[in-house]
Amino acid sequence: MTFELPKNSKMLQPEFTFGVATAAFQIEGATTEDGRCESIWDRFCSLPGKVLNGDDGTEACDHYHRLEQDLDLIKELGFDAYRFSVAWPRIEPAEGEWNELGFAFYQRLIDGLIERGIKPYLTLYHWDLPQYLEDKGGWINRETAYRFVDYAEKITQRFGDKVACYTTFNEPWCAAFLGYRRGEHAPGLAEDRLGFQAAHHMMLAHGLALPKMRKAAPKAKHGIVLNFMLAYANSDSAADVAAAHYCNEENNYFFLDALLNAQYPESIWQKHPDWRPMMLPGDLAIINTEMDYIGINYYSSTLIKAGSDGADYDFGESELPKTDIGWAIYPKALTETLVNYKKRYPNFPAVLITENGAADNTPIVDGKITDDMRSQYYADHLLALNDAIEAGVDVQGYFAWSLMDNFEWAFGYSQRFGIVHVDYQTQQRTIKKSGLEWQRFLKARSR
Ligand code: GBH
Repeated sequence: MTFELPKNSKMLQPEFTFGVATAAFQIEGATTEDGRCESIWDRFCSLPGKVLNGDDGTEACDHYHRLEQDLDLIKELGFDAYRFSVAWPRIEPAEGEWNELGFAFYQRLIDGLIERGIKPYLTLYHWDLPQYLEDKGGWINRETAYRFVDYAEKITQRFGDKVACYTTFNEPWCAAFLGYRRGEHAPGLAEDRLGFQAAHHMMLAHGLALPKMRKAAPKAKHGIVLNFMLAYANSDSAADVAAAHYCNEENNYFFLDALLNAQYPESIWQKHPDWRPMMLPGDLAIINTEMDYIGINYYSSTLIKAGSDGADYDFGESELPKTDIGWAIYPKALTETLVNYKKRYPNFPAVLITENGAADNTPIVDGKITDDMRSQYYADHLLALNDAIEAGVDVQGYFAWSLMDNFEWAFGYSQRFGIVHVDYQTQQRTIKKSGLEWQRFLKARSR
């Protein structure tokens, strides 16, 4: 089950970047060391019933203490780039106080990557808001957007063009809608109106920060990362088709319309006037700032049918195979997602696939992890991406999620996305069979 692409594939050209991704809270641990303050995820984990098995991030993969070893691993696997996130609570542990020990850790990380010939891709916000900002309303409070801008400026001024690519936000959909609308993620609030308000403030923060980031790091690329889960209608019935269409507007195109067309889909406010967030005149123009790329995290697609009991839509039961976390496997949706962008947005910037991967919880047996489902998932999605490129989509890179098994948010340590296995008792890392496939594939490229 080796990963194979057509010989003439653009993905085999030297300009195409292959990387691997992680996020700070999911791997670092050391949550009280070197001046780091509490984040909303530390708090959320401490609330009973929020995270499976009561798991938390206090140790995680102990990456904070195993940095060099983990960087060696990325090198050994042969990736061109590493996508990581910075923990805001390490950098600004109290409002307006900038922590040198926090900067120092990421300085070592970035320098360590460069020494090894690996390009650093830095995400500013992968969901770990300092708790003191949540105490003032978090993303419901417009002020948080301005605090983010200060943080973004400090980071880009410090690391400048050493970082190849900066991302403002990872998946504002998750951070706003799971965090403030559904209560499944930190901070655990659950009100539609709050979800849209949080989303708007994240978009605003992105739009305000990006031009300043570009100024501080003019040679680096700047953009945002969105998760996108294409909704297909459960049947040809007009009601199902309309429900799927609405689901896409509300969950997927909501962010892109604002970023690229300076508007939110009107269909949402028509159905739900009270969900319209508070905005100031000019906000949408700020959000509509030029980007070098849009990162897409692609995992799965959904089947949507007409809603019952007044719901806008319901989920259908798909016949598709699923990964261990229960998400349908449908590589063709990756191709279609990207092709659809080109149709809806003539001004769509370059695309990076910033995450793609599968939960495959195959256990370690005699020191080996035979995670064939994950390898198949990667093989099929690489081909689906190549199809999109052949259809004319400008895709410049692909990042596997994830370097190693880690804290999978509300699922705790129960779901394993790594191409490297982590034994949480001993913190031993073991490259899985899928990791070896990656190694072979990356090495075989002629460059
Ligand atoms: C990403 O989010 C995160 O960026 C990353 O931190 C995380 O570890 C990784 O993916 C794996 O989860 O139950 O059918 O409604 C993933 C975005 C959004 C994908 C919600 C799945 C729900 C599927 N996810 N979606 S369903």
